[in-house]
Amino acid sequence: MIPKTHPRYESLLLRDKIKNAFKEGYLADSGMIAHGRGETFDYLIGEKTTETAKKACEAAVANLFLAKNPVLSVNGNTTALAIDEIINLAKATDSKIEINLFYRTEERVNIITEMFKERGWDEILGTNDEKLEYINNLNSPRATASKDGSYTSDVMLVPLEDGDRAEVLVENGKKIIAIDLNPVSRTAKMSTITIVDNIVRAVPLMTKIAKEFKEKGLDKNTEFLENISNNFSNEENLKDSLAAIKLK
Ligand code: PTJ
Repeated sequence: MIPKTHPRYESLLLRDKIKNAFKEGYLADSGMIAHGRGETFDYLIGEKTTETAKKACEAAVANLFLAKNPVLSVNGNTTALAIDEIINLAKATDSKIEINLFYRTEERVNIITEMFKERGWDEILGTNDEKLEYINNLNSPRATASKDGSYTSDVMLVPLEDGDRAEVLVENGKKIIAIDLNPVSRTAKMSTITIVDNIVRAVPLMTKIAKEFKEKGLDKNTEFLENISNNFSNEENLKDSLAAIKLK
């Protein structure tokens, strides 16, 4: 039991989620290492969403609204930290959700599938029941792709990935939105839009932005959305994210 008064309460809660997900069998053992790496970068940016990350979130939402087939990809860490938030984002942006695991096992896929179904999200893609396609030039189990989802998607959200898929997906003509606390990771550099923020803050912020756009009728305003998208430079945004890292 973590006391609410603990100065590191929020951070310890996230660790608990990660530990429990591992015990429940759906988080990869490497997922704990990945979380530790994320924690370090989160510490360095002050554990809050920067203005730079907000800009990236806006560009990401604009692209999800512009997409013909937007897909939110989920792995073990994303499910552990933000399953409800991902479902909310999918609803707010009419996106599909697809399971994609680097350390893919039948058991992990089944557990994650059930978790989404328990929350009322039955149309989860990338499950063991589906006949999956494979993305060319990707030599890992991450190559699996649902025909209705990532295989044909034009805009994809790929949170907390290792460095092999984003680049290949971009080469395949897709717009890739990464959420990665490490602004110098391969995924961050290779993606179309990288949100340098913790997934637990970035996804709810994206949903908030999507709802605000919708309230103002801007979700269908192609000119407005394209303007946001065209004014976004991932290279510049990553430079600003690096500058936000404080070493004292
Ligand atoms: O569930 P699987 O089998 O698909 O495996 C998933 C992991 C995360 C184990 C796999 O993709 C992996 O090994 O990833 P990496 O190479 O450790 O990269 C994960 C990236 O996510 C790192 O750059 C971390 O800094 C970043 N990261 C970790 N936690 C968070 C994060 N970014 C945003 N929010 C976080 N909470």
